[in-house]
Parts: sequence; C-alpha cells; structure tokens
Amino acid sequence: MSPAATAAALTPQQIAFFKHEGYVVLEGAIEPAYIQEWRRQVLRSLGGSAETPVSWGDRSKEPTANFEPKEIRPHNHPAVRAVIEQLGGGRFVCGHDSCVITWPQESRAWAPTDRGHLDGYNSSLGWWPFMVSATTYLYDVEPMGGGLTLWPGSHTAAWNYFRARPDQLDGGYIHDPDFNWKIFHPRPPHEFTARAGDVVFWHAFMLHNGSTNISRHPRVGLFTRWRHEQQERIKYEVPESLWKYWAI
Ligand SMILES: O=C(O)CCC(=O)C(=O)O
Repeated sequence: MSPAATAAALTPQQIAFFKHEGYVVLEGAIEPAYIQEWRRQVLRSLGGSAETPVSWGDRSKEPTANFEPKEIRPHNHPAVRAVIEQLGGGRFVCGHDSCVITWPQESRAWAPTDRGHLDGYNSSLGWWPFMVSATTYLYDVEPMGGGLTLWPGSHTAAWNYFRARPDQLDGGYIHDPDFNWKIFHPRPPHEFTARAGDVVFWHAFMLHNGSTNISRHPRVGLFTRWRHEQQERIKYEVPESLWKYWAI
C-alpha cells in the first residue's frame, strides 16, 4: 500500500462547510488498496469467504476494524490523520476504530430515519465525550442502502441547548420531561450515500442514526472517534465558542 506522499487536508471552503453544517465529506480519501485489505480482514472476522451476501458468514459475529498491522487502521490513514491534525491542531487522539454492518432487509419497506441520537453525550448509550467522528464505507452505498443519516446543523442546535442547560451535558436531557428530540433537528436529515473510500467527518454534537438497508449488499461502515487530549479536564464544559478546543 503506498499512500499519497503528502495527504491533502481540507480547503478553507470545506472547513467553513464543516463549521456550518457539522460535517464534511472528503471524496476518494481512501485508496482502493486500503479498501481491498479492509474488506479482506472484515470478511475474515465474520467467517465469510466471498463478497456476496449469501456467503458473508455469521451475521451475529462482531466485525472488527482493528486491522493489522496497526499502521493500516482507519485512524492511521494519512489523509484521515491530516484532517484530524488540522481540525484539532494535533490535540485530538483516537478513541477507537469500529465496524458497523447494516444487513439488508429485503422484506422491509424503506422509510427515512425520523430520529437521531448523540453518541457519547447520551445517558442511555453511555457517557464518553469526544470531539469528532469519521465514517467511511467499504462498498458504495446508494440511497436506501443503509447510509448513515446526519442532521445538518444539529451540532449548533445541540450546543445552543447545552449552553442554556450545561448541567444536562452529562446526558441528563434524555430524562428531562421538557426535552424533545426535535430541538436537535433544525433541518431535514441527510443520508450519507457515498463511494467506498469517501470519508465523512462529523462533529460529536451531530445528531445521527443508521438507516434501513433494502439494497442487496451489506452496508459496511467504519467509524472512528477522537477525543481531546484534555477530555477529562474539559468534559463538563459547554464552551462559549463551539470551536474553543479546535484549531479551526
Ligand atoms: O450505522 C450507522 O450508520 C450509524 C451508527 C450509529 O448510529 C453509531 O455508531 O452511533
């Protein structure tokens, strides 16, 4: 595998888009050689033998993104590293790489996902604050193919909510009778359809969810999350600027 000598980071326009929308897509960031090797290792972890839905092995098995050697793990990919370095000024550290498969449900009608959630800042899913996540697919994802659903602008809506109620940053908003998920849904959702190897970077306050896959192929998503190196110190702070701990 020979990654590009100088990995490209985000342009000023892409940074501005990320700050406004809460996510940004870097098309073609991952080279085909990485995708091939990641597919091979995911298939092996599932006990599958070929790249067709019927032979993917045991669906109950947990796929891995802890690829070997470590240098080829998603968070170590040069283009991904370059963007994270740029966003965090070198202060964002990788929490984990993971693989989430959405298996086809051919018998189900498709409907858009109508509600998102926050990872980390969520008492029902656990409290593990982070800064940013990146998602890429190992196979192209078409509409209705189980794409990650994002709510553009929700990072700002959530931050505004927490600014007014900092005591709820610990995930307590879930239990607040006045809380309504619509508060975090300023605009209609965006289904991240993409080619294998495109990467979407999304803010930790981005409302998101999986979606139903009625295609003929599993949706294989790799998710990586980064926390701030000072996360323990800052985890209960709702900063006056959403970008206080960023380098952008
Ligand atoms: O599988 C997906 O597209 C979404 C997964 C998700 O919501 C999560 O990892 O928190």
